[in-house]
Amino acid sequence: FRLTTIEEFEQATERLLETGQKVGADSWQARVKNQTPHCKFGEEGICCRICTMGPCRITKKAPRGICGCDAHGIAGRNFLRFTAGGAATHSDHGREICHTLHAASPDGNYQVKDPEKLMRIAKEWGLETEGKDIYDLAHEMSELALLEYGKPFGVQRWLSRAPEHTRKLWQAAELEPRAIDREVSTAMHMTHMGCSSKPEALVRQALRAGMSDGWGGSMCGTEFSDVLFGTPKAVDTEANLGVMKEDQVNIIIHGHDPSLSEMICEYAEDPEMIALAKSLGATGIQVAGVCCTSNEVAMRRGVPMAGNFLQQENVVLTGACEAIVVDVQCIFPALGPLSKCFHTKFITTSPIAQMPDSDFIRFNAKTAGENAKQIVRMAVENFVNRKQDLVHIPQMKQKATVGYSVEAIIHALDGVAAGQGEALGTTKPLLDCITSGVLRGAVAMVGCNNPRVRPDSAHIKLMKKLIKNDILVILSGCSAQAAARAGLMDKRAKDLCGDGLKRVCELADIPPVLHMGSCVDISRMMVLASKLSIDSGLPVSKLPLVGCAPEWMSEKAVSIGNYVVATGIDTFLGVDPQVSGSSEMVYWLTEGVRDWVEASYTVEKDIEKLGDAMIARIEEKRAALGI
Ligand code: NFS
Ligand code: SF4
Repeated sequence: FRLTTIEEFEQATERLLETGQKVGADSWQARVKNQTPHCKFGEEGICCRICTMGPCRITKKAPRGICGCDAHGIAGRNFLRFTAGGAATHSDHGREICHTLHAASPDGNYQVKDPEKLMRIAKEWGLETEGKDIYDLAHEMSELALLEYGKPFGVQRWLSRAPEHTRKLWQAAELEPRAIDREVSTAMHMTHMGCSSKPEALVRQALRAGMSDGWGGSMCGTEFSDVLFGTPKAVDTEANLGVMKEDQVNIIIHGHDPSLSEMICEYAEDPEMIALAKSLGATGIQVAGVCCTSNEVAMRRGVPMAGNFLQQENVVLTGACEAIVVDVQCIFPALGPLSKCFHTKFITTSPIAQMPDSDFIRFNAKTAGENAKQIVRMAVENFVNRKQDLVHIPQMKQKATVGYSVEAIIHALDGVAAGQGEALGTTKPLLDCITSGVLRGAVAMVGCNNPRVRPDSAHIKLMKKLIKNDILVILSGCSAQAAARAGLMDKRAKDLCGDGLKRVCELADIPPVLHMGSCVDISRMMVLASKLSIDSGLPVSKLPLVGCAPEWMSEKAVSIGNYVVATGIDTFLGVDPQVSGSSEMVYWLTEGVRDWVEASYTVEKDIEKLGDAMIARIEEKRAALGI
């Protein structure tokens, strides 16, 4: 066993780009060149175009926009709008899941696969569950959840999961999110021409808008996805382009909402569809994923992961992709023209993400089965159109064990606790390992990849460094896929760990880096951090636990960063959040917020230093606890 190296990833990509050249395809690698150098004003966050007196750019000669707003106000407003975009996106995904739950019925397209979890949440929300039909309860819960998006009074229900201490901080700093949509609206209102230009106020709302995502919309998304599609448990799968099969119909699912990907997986197993594929010369149907929708179905079904964000063009470049089926978010519009260079069908399905050069098959919960069947059929029938001389699938893949929901982590820990005759169902075994120093701490590594960083290199380099230092790494999003593709989610990767972590991996039978799911599933990490805090009696901020997004790119990632920091977890970024043109914004994000939430951001583009800074922070926290 050995890890796949970054160089090997890159060689595979090079080979695929050659095919691209043959057919005259564009690529993100070429477009990065055309876009370089980037606009300085944009990079520093000091360009404002929120009214038509502008656009205004801040320079030495022109220190204020026409309305008189300075660099701090402009960078602050930009940062808040960026956050609002991310919070809206995750939360709307969560809302769609609530609607899917509302459409669930025993004989319809969607069923409740984890009724026990539904009951648990219903009790948490104070509902009577005794003797209630599970589908009545599902509909009642989905309505309550949907009200969280627009409720006129009060704050998010999920906040009650947080430790007492954290809740007090949130109350004191006015960070408790009210209705989910309201926090996005407030953000848009605050950043309208002639409203807030004070960094402190803009950062405060940025944290609250982030909170409406992580402790609101995303938590709805995660929890009710589990109710509908099952709560993930450890499951084996594979990752990297080598999961695509030359002799099969390859359907790639890309995007985020499991309502679509789950259905596609169902119909790809339909005997009628498989028979059709065989009649057309294929040996079967292979579904594989890209981006977070891949994480969703990998976690619940063991569906293989073809790649992450910056590999989305590569799946088409294999020449063996019959259809790339997308819903929302992180989808390159480039897939339209690119798919036209091959036989690939680029199938869009959501009114939210409509793109030129795609086949639009509108997908919704009521007609999901029919829609999915139509999509699968379209892919299968496309198999005969493959151009054989363009087919090249890099034979590169790794085994991965994924599916570490909080429930699955506790289950693994129970294995350790039972061996020591301890109580089950708590995070105590993990806390014991941390207290004794067997584990030094934990890092939650999340987020995208980004051409600003050599793709995936920061993720993998940092993970290797952390596990070697006996730091447990929990992962989500494209970061998790980077790990899986490299081989770090293979249980045999335990040999790359320090002695302490290696022992934990053996006892709990886990890989050294744990896949916790998609980006909305970072809400799982908030639940885990809260449990650790409650079980240890320590504030979240005192636990030797930090967050990290070394290659992030999206608005969603900033929304996430804001709620992770607001939950008391120091967060380390490898890509600049584009506020460097304002010393005050830099101050508020890296220091000022600490007074409210006992945590803040660190930005460090040198990846080696970023890793050292995280380890140093973990050791500082240990020293402060005297462990
Ligand atoms: Ni997260 Fe998922 Fe990937 Fe980044 Fe995009 S897929 S929601 S935003 S690119 S990790
Ligand atoms: Fe310029 Fe002010 Fe208008 Fe922004 S709001 S574009 S700084 S005049």
